[in-house]
Amino acid sequence: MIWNKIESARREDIEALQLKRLQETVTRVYSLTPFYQDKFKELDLTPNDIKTLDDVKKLPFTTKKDLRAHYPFGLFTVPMSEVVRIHSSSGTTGKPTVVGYTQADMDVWDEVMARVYTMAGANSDDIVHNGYGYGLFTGGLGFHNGAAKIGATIVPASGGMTDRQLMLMRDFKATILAATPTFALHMAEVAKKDGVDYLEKYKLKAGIFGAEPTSAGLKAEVKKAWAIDYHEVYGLSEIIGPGVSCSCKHSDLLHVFEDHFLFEIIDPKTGKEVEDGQRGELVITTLTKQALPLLRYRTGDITSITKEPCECGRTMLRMESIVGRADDMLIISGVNVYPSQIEHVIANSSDVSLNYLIIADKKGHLDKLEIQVEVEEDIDFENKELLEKIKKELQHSISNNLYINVAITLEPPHKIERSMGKAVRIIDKRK
Ligand code: DLL
Repeated sequence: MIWNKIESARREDIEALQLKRLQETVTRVYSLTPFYQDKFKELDLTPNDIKTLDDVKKLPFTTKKDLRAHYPFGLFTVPMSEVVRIHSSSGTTGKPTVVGYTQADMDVWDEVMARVYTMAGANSDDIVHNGYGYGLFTGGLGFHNGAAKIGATIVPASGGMTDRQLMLMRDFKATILAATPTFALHMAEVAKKDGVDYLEKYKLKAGIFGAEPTSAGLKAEVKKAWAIDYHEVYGLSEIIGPGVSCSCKHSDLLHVFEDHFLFEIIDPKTGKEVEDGQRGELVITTLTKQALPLLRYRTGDITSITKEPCECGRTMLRMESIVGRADDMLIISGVNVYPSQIEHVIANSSDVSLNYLIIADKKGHLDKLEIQVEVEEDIDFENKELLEKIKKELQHSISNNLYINVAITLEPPHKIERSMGKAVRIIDKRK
């Protein structure tokens, strides 16, 4: 089922709607935001210069730095009396990024989340176990309101307290699990302690996972551990929260809700558009946001897009699962390494589990990369010969796949700290 017929509209109709909304958004920020007025002046640009969708390239970029520089509400285009909700993403350094919503923005958010749930096969008969964190993070409340929109039963579990969550999931007979993939995997790890037939106690049919880069290997593990359909959702607070795009049952590509978000893929170094189908940094312009409209927001997320039609009948662009973040990319002795590539190698080994940490450091002038990874439960941790063999094999496949040398430290099961939300996988001591 498709929630809104716009999702399967003719491309020319979608593009006509996008152009109209782009022009409205440009006029809005130009007349209401001193920040954009200055930028337009610098570029000798006025809203009248935006005549086609391609003209989006004339517009200035917006970055996280710009949002921080106008902390907290400096880029809002409505008075606070019209703002009904604030969210913020935790800044690892300095001030957080603050975002605001009018009632109309909240309605759009509910709408796109209703599309997400429908894409995952959910409806008012479903019981949604929401393991995304509630609070300033957009995950919990975004999934909460979307479930209300489709009339499903929502269990607002939030993150943490894994044993209790599993009990609720069993007793309430949840059919849909919404959580980060690493938390879903951790839940499965704990659930498995009940014995080989643990799955019989659960009624899950699908999961809606996102908020962190996820390799194909990790997806396969989560899917298998819970025996469910895996749907991936993408989004970011600056743009709306979860609900920018989602995958249907036909492929791993994510359908973009293009009537609200205009996508471009650029080379992060030059800022120029990459060729169709090539990977680059995702740049998003909001088309309907009222409180915080953003032009050409640099997400830092690396992906590619395709206009290839999908069997499900939706006609909107599809994006590849995020490969990594431009700022997560590690440069190890000149070689670009995305953590998801390392995760992929780990996932392909049956001797180690997907609980790992990547640590980059320097030895003298040389970069060095260490991977700490837990062995699977059935590996005898006293068998030094076996451990040596596992290490060698991992080193070999990483150097074959990624062209870098790494040090592997094998850890016993359950040694590495589990994540209840977004996992922290990389420690770069060189920074
Ligand atoms: O993580 C919104 C969200 C909540 C998305 C729940 C999906 C599910 P932020 O906290 O602002 O918002 O973080 C946004 O998370 O720029 C990506 O780097 C990353 N991210 C989000 N979804 C995915 C995904 C939420 N499916 C940042 N795959 C984004 C990979 C993702 N990375």
